[in-house]
Amino acid sequence: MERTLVLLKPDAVERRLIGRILGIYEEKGLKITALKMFKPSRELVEAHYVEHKDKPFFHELVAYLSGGMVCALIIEGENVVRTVRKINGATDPAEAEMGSIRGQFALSKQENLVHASDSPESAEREIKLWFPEG
Ligand code: 3AN
Repeated sequence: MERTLVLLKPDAVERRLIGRILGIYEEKGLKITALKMFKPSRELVEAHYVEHKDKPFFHELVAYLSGGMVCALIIEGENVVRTVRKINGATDPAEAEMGSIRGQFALSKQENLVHASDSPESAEREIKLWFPEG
């Protein structure tokens, strides 16, 4: 069974959208197999976004994600990586389908509520980072 790493970012937590977003994944029939909430360290977030380290928005992105409580989850299911990316919607909420989480609830390219792994390989790397306890 495929797994993916999902983060409900600080804007989702602050806007009290945790229940609503988890409900969307569950109603689709996906299974949440791990869930925890904490304020991630700068080091963890830098490692998570290492592929963006040369982008102009990297420092702001790290400050934002490590600046508040994050809800980290592992979701399992058939083709879960692609399915969750579709449910989340495009990175830019202006481009995201209206039925997606970002299309429905987000306005900003940076504060776009959710993260989901972009491949099964990224998912395994990210799960090790966010759930090192296994
Ligand atoms: P996704 O989260 O949809 O996979 P990525 O991996 O391209 O998107 O970008 C990672 C995160 O970086 C996004 N979720 C968003 O918060 C932030 N980001 C991406 N592009 C921009 C941008 N042009 N300006 C500010 N933040 C951005």
